[in-house]
Amino acid sequence: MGEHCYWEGDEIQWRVYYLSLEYYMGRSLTNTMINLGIQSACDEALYQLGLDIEELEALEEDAGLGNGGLGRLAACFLDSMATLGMAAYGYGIRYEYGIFAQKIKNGEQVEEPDDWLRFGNPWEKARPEYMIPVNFYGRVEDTPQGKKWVDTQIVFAMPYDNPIPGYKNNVVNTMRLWSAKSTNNFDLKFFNDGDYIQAVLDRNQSENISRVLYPNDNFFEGKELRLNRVSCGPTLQHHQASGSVAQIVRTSSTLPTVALQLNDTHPSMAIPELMRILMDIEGLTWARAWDICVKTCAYTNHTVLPEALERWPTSMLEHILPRHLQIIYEINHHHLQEVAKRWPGDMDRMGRMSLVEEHGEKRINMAHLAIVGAHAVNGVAAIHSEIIKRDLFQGLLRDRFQNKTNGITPRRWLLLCNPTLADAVAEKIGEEWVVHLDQLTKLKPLVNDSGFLRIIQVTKQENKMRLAKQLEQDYGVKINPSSMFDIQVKRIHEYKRQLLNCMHIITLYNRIKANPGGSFVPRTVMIGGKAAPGYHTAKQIIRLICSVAQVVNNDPIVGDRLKVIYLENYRVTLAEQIIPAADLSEQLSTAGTEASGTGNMKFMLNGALTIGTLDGANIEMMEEMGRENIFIFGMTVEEVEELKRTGYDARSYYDKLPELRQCVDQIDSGFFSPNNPDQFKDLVNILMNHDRFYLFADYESYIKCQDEVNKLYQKPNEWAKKALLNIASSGKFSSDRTISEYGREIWGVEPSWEKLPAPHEPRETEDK
Ligand code: 26V
Repeated sequence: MGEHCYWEGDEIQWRVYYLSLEYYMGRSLTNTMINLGIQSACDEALYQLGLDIEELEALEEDAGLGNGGLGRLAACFLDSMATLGMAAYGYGIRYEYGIFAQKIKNGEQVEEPDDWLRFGNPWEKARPEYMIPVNFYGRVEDTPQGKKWVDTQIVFAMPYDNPIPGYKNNVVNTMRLWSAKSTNNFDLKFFNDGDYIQAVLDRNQSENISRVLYPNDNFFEGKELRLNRVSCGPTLQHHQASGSVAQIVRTSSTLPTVALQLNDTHPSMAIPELMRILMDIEGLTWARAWDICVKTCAYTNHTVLPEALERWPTSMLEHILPRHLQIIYEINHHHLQEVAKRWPGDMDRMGRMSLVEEHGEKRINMAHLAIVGAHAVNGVAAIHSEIIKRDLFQGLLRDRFQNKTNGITPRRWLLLCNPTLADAVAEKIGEEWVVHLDQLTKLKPLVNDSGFLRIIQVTKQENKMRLAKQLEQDYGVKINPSSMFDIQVKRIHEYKRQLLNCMHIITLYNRIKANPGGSFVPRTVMIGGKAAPGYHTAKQIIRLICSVAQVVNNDPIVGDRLKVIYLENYRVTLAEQIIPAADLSEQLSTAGTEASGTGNMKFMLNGALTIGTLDGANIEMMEEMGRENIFIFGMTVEEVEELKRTGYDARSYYDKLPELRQCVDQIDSGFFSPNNPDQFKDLVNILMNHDRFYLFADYESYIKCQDEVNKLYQKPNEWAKKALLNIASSGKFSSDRTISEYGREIWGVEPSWEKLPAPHEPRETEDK
């Protein structure tokens, strides 16, 4: 299977540490068998035992240690780093409870705890021998040897190692997840009082640090427990640093041999922690320590929504990490001196660029800390990177800003989840695409091969039938398998505009009702995703979709021309079943709000067509496949910004567009919620009066674009051609490409191309 590469740094052994508070891995069994090249052997062996491997696979719980895109990206990156043979480690937290399980009860989201470790986790290996102490609280003392952090409270961090196999290359990397473990020196107060039992009970408190994943996606909550947790950012660092610090310090002033990649600001306390270790423990000067720190760290930004940016109150930091706060202040002092040099007397700018926000409660802006402390800052799609370069720091440190367009692993997102399509592709162009996804371009000439188009269609149809059967079992809704499967799956968020999709459904419904004998292109619209438990509006959006589904699905006039399904508990494993069965992928975010999106890429790779805005990676997808092979609608980023400047008036669209008006009036008047007519008044109020995401402004263009989708769906051959061109153009969106770029352009390592041993041929070892 072609060439694989190892990577070389400029100097001695280099290592990448990918630091992330989330890894959304899903199941491991099938992925492991595929990457080890033993899938058919295992399949056969189980068959011989009279067992069905699929039944076995279905028993595995998802490792749901992530919320959405950011966590899933980290998981795809681990697969790519191992497949490319990089010496890379994923560091994270072993949450005892992952992302909650979503139940839909009476059309409402109900959360259930995800007790994923209940029956044990066969993939992990505890490494108590590498357990390390982590410090919290205490105070800073001035000593002749410098600052000393004393009187701290200790919590241990227990590492658990998880294997990350590369694709058929005899490489297995490690994902190391940390679990909080109480110390043994029980609370002395209780001990002295003789309250031994209370002391034992209190041990549990500190172990809360790794108890449960916070289910917020794109929303910052400044809770003490979370700060304790992100302080484990340092935890991780302290360990790897102490292992690698010697190596970092030894390194000459050229390239460091350790790269710390920060997955958003969540692990950004790594920056002051590395400074603390280098200065307070290793005895380096500020200048030397800072030079190493900046060369070692790099930061990836994943969102521009202001409510998602981490801004920790200094009062909290002072309490929990007093030494780190001092270091942050000193970093800021040096940083503001640079700002003052460049823009003398511009106090306004100093205020804006400071790491410390002084208006209202004093806070540290963690994005600013990460930008100042890292030699590279990147966005996750071209347009997003342009936006952060312009807005996040307005001109300062411009040369550290880069773009690294996201990607997905073709192993899980084609080979594993869509084996029939994978086989059809391999039949035509061989198997190299699995590790060189751009080889899919070789499919382009087949756009006129009717036999191959037929195979693409049949594969899609089979996937649709399988899903339909499953959904009928799960939801008792009869699905027309020749209807268009129109799918939007992602976290529920106002900016992702599931409401726009819902307004389209209502519009279709009204058209059918107005013209019951008319001919309509049959659709099954599926929407799925979790709402953050405290996000009221997102939960209302789910209720509205479920209410609309009730009305539409039970209206005999509609018949099988329109069905609406809310997909319960959307997660990695469900994505693997749904995406291969999609005809149409909905990517509706207001231009400038979705940093990249990665679901969009998964649909494209599996031959769904996209209806979407010019936002995030949709733009680059369009560039790859050509404007004519994607359904683009709505405002551009510039147009959105212009609308914001001139003032958005939702009512003007409401007055002008009768179909929009009808739909809004129905939601408002309780047409979909007859038992509670006021149910959706809050949603309508947002849409009419405080809509930050301008739904009405894109409504008309969206509906027209959907009409075009319908027209094309009536020409199956034309549709299949575009589907094929989508697949053939998706090579750029392999996370192997993304990771190679991180390697070359951020971590400073080049691939050394060499032939690896064939799969299963043991590598020579010295003692043989
Ligand atoms: C933010 C926060 C704020 C503090 C509390 C915990 C927490 C957890 C998650 C987030 C959201 C981070 C932003 C995020 O998930 N961004 C998504 O990243 C994807 C991978 O780059 C990208 O494809 C999506 O467009 C982007 O929304």
